[in-house]
Amino acid sequence: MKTKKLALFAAGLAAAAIGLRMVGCGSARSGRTTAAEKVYVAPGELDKYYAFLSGGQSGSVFVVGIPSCRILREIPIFEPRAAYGYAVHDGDPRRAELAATGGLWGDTHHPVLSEKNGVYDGRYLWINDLSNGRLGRVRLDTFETDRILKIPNLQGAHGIAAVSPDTKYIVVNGEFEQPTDGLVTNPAPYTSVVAFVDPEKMEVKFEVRVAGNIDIADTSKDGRYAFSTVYNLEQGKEQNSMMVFDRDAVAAIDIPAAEKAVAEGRGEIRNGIPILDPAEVPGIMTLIPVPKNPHGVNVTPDGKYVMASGKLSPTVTIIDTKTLKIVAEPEVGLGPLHTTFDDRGNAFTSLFLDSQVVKWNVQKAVKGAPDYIVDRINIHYNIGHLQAVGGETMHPYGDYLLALNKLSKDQYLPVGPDMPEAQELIDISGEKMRMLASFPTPPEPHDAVFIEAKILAPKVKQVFTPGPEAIAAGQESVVRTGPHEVTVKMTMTRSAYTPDHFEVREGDRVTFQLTNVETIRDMIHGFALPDHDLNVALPPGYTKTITVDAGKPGVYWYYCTNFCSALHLEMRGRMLVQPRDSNVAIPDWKAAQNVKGPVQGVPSTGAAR
Ligand code: K7E
Ligand code: CUA
Ligand code: CA
Repeated sequence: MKTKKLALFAAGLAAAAIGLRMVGCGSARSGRTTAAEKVYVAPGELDKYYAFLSGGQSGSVFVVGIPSCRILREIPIFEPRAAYGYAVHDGDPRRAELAATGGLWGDTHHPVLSEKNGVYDGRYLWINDLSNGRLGRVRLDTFETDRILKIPNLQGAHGIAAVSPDTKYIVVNGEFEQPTDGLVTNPAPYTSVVAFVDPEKMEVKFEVRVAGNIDIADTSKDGRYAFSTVYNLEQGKEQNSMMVFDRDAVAAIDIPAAEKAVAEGRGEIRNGIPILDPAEVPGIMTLIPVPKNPHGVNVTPDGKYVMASGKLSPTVTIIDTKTLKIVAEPEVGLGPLHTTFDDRGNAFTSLFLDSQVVKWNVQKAVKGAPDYIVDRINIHYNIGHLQAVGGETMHPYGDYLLALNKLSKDQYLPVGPDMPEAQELIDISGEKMRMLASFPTPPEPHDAVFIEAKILAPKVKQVFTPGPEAIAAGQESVVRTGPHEVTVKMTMTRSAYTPDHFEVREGDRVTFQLTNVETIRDMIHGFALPDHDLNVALPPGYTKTITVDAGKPGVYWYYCTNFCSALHLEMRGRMLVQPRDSNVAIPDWKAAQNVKGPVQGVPSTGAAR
């Protein structure tokens, strides 16, 4: 019975989807350009925007070009990734950080960008790890994760936001309530904290306790307030008891007031962090009652209002950011989750249950005009976040909106019961929204943030700046550093390793210090060593230090995994592992006799791409 109903439901959805497609085709020529023309970026041409999509349980960020919807890169953050040589081996500083702060996986939801004077400056991206209460930071000149921070006193790092206009803090919300004294035997209601993180030093400055839980975050444009939705004001410990009240809250933390209280020593120090409790420090937090288990919280580009999307209520609550009073509560549809904005006074709210984006006019809703709904567009299917380009900033671009959907069902070729995640790009430049394109990703983007290519692209480095640990060409060596320790300092360039062979003994620990000495963009070399669980990729200028056991006696070819030239396949060398009791003379390690100078006679072939 249930199956039959589901089948009918699915068939209905499929029919609806086909119908929509036909409508789409028929009307495609009616606009200035076709939908296809709007997203077509010719080969060799570049996209207008970078979009950063959180990777959800992939623990990463996906970088996508908009409007082409081409996936450009994945940035691993909370999960090791051999293809990028990220955090795969012991000795990698990120791996050590990950292992020390909760483990080698994560659940990323909310990417935020650094701001200067209220505009994105292209320096950093931060993202939460819900599962292990962490914050990761990515440098945008290299697109590389450079710090992982464990947030003390907090579980379930969910909503995060940069404090405008100069990124004074990154706000991190703890979704999962904890016994205030940390003891499981405590019968008292559980509480959560909002953490305020110094974005440069990546350390927590202070925390504010919330009686209830805290979900999504945003900040006022003037640095005054951090806003968070609270959906469990009931402080329930089971699902049913979290849905008792008709109204939960938006918590508005007064940042200057909280800073003053911290400076006066009014925080209780736990794990080295001052925690302010609004029950003891009145005036640092205001709870604004909003219906019902609210989810998204979003400040309008002009900074005047903060919107709480009702989730279990079909409304969005509009709150004045100066008075913290509710000014309107328009009905928008079923399951409102998140809201974003264009540059013409419109809000766009995702409706999870209706599978729609609803466009509505903020001023009309505030004035109580009946015609505040401007347009609706169907989404395939069950939209979570949505983000208009620049919608988080004071200057939205008003051209594209990305819908990040929870289910794709029949939208792509079937690839087993587990279908890809679906994003849909919508043209919001006109009065009516127009569906342009959809593209799949691996699991599972939640939110996205955009930056204009002309701001970020010039800041992106072509090569890594070699650090003090880098091995220069000509400085390669193989040195026995102890009775059972050998250090191999190796360089790689098109298309050879130096040294191209060396000997060790069974029982040795072999430390590789590897530098890619290429000086041009995109010349990446890999270093894979069979039967030693060792594979890393090194971009130009990069150095990695990895230690492995020599393993069983034999000849092991290390080889390049990234196609780099016509001699890529020949880019390999030998690690000779002598038996422990071998009588064969082993060269004098200290003199590093078996290391040749720069490889002779190998023509520089240039890139083969
Ligand atoms: Cu709505 Cu974690 Cu932003 Cu997912 S959360 S949808
Ligand atoms: Cu280096 Cu292939
Ligand atoms: Ca509730």
